[in-house]
Amino acid sequence: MFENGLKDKKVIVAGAGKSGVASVGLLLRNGANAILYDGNTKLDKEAILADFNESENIDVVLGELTDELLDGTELFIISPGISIEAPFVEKVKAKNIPIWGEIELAYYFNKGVIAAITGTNGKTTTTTLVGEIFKNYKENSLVVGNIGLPFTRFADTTTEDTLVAAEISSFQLETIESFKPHVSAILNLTPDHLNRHHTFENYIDAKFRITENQTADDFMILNYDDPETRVRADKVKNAKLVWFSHEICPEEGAYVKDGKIYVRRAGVESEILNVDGIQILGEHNLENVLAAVCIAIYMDIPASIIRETVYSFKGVEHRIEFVREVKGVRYYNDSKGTNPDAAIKAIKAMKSTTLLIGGGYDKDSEYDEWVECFPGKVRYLILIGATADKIEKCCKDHGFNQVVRAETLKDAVTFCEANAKPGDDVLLSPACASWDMFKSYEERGNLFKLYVEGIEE
Ligand code: UMA
Repeated sequence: MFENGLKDKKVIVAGAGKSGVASVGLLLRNGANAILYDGNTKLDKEAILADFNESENIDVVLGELTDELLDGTELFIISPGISIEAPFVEKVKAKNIPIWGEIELAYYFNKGVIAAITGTNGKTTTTTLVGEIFKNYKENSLVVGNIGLPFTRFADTTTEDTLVAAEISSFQLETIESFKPHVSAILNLTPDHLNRHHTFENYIDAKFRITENQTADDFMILNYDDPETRVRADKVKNAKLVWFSHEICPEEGAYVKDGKIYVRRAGVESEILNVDGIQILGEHNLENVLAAVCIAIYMDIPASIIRETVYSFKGVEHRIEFVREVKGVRYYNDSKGTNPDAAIKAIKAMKSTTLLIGGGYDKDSEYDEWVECFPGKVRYLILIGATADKIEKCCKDHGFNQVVRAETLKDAVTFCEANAKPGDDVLLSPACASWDMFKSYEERGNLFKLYVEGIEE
């Protein structure tokens, strides 16, 4: 489709967030007649236009998507935050206008070699590490995607020589068509975003779309230790299947043996690094490192570059991030713990009794397993946000009564400051998205760090 380019084509981009703005920029740079559309009439057009250099040429339409606007449209791009079930998308479908997600648009312009990483948890850490490895090998490498840097912002700067580390969400995979990574990986699967995908199986199907266009020259990497990915190898149709595991030594892939990480590729075993040299903590991070090593090897990066990068890697912001020790209490920011599974990993990584700040936007998650790991570890759960009632009820059902409510994140930090004892850990790990009280998990994490920095010695 569009073999002759998008020049002079009328293209509507829906969603005036980061992805939408980047997509319009890409389209305009490449001669398309792009219009930015958003259903939210409360958005500030001036603020949106400020993101563009050539702002006088941009059409921004807010509110209803009219037939008149759709007339003559040859392509419709939707941002990841917009569901393909959104009512206005029905209108576009009815007119038989092709609908691409922002990632598909980026792929149309991309010339680089892509490693695409998805999964419920660990995506950001793994993608960041893979990106660091790529950059240490080739300076012009890119890190893009759900990590917060839209692929469309950079897609037309790529060459055949560019290595692209792309974090890809289930939302983004819903609207791909020809997107084909050379190496793809699914790190793990636990229920998430069920309000958008309705069922766990739908969510899993969306994730496995990452491999649907891969061929026998490409690689699909799965986690052998995750029960949900292990049993779904049959969903990999054409790509070569590769495993990573810290429990077994697979025939093809990455594993741990005698305290070292090895990769066996096409029958040849290579020693890559010592597990002792990894700085990021926890079993889940060992899995992330194994995945990153595996991805990098199948992207043909030399083992020495992989080893040096892993040894110097200190992790990512908002993911079990140590903020500060004050009055003998250590504060950790895990604002990226936006679902119960991620939040459980953060609790397990704490070494002491923990005051836990949780709660937020409701994604229809079940909190039982999260609450079950509180006894013996969590002294207080301080609840904020829209899910507070639901989580408090779940705590009562499980006999955990040390629950406190806070109106704001600041109040929650104040409670922790007053009630933590020397030697305790304070952890923000909400098990929920941030969108009820904050713009993003980054905003939530940054505010947490600001309040913690404000605690007097
Ligand atoms: N909108 C409509 N109609 C609708 C729904 C939304 O017009 O029916 C509009 C909203 O008014 C809003 C815009 O669409 O203005 C929102 O677009 P967006 O949410 O796609 O915002 P972006 O800023 O482009 O952010 C997206 C990702 N957001 C989501 O997937 C919800 C970001 O992932 C990603 O970093 C960014 O693109 C760059 O690629 C965030 C996320 O929470 C971090 N992702 C989920 C996760 O990690 O769990 C999947």
